[in-house]
Amino acid sequence: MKRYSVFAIAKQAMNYHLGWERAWAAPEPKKHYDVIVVGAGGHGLATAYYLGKNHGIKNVAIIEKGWLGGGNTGRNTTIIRSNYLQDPSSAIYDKALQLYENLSQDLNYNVMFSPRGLLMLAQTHHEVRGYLRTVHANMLQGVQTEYISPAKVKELVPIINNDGPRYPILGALYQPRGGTGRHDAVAWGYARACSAMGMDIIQQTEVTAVRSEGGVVKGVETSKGFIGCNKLGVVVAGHSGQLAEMAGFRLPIEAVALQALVSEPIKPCMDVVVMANTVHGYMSQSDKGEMVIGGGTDGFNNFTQRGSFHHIEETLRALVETFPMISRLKMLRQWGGIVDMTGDRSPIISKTPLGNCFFNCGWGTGGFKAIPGSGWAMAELMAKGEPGPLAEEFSMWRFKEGKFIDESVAAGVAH
Ligand code: FAD
Ligand code: PYC
Repeated sequence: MKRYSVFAIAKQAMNYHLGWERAWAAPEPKKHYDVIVVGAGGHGLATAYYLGKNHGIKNVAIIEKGWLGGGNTGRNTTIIRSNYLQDPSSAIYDKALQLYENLSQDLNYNVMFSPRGLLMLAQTHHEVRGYLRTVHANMLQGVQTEYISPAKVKELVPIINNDGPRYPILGALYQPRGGTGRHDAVAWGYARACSAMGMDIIQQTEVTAVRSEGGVVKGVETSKGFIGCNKLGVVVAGHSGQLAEMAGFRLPIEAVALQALVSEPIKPCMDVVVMANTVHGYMSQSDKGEMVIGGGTDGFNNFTQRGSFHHIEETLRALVETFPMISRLKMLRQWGGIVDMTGDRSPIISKTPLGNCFFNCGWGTGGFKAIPGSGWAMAELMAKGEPGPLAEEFSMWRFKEGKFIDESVAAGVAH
């Protein structure tokens, strides 16, 4: 793999940029791999990357039914933060944030990580108490967040209306290290690095069945035939329930659509990320100038990847009191992704009833921010066969044992 650098750009510019090599290869599958990862979203690709980088396991295939990054990874609104309530959550989300801080250098690929600061508005007294509690929990966890006044909110977000009649701003939970990243670039950066390690990224290939013998996984049936493996990692977000069924067990996961939209591009007007969880809306401004806006999940289970008009209306109606300027914006695009929700709104990174088969799922509406930490933890689990400290609380058996990691409030707007 050729390194990207200013010198490489200058050299390619001399040749009208015709000499760049493909960022990742497009191989045909081999008959057998040490490890197969199903799902080339951010979490699957990061799992493969850290298997190679941290554990020296490089005979790996990543099998994707569509195109890499075409699932939720390429459809999310790119918010990155680690202001969670429970200790296991803040540990894994903050590990992810720390890895994000250096990810462009690590991957030699600009993931456009932008730690511009993130605010969760407190618009009810209940939220004030909740966010004060989170700040205190974060303090004990070593995660820097603070509770700020309405005046400080206005200073950070000049376009905000603090005095809405229904939802006045009473303060905010502020994480200065939070921000955004470029979603596609995260998938592309990991894919390029995996390919450079000799791993096979096999796109347009659907896994249709899991084959096992004596309770141990042997490989997967795919639209390109059977591919054998010693270990299988399933990282398919909204399709986790279907893959679990193929592997012979049930998961406590529901699939629902989560939607978002962007406005026409406008001049820079907001350089932080704002989430308004009571009204179910959030907004940031992309580097292109579009206002990136999202709302809550659909209220029913479904597998659709598109937006709907009533959602746009509900989300904008909710946000317009706090951001009156959006009433004059044209909205350009809307879309949806299939998110995988667990009952406690925390992920599953776990061994399963099938030997050598591991699942990573349940990131729901909030897994983009977790990609590097999740990949790190899943790779450790797969390499050693046992969870490390980051993953150990996220076993699928916690639902049987009642050891929930309740993040239904701290997880944010979309829950
Ligand atoms: P995906 O990216 O969905 O990857 C799973 C892959 O598995 C897909 O590419 C799929 O095609 C593949 N697959 C499925 N079945 C099979 C099969 N049978 N064979 C082969 N391949 C298969 N999170 C945040 O942290 N911040 C946000 O601001 C944020 N905003 C969001 C906004 C929206 C509108 C949506 C939809 C989600 C948002 N999220 C956010 C959540 C985040 O996008 C997800 O949690 C995260 O991207 C999940 O990544 P993944 O790699 O697990 O899944
Ligand atoms: O988890 O921060 C988040 C988030 C924001 C929008 C959707 N998810």
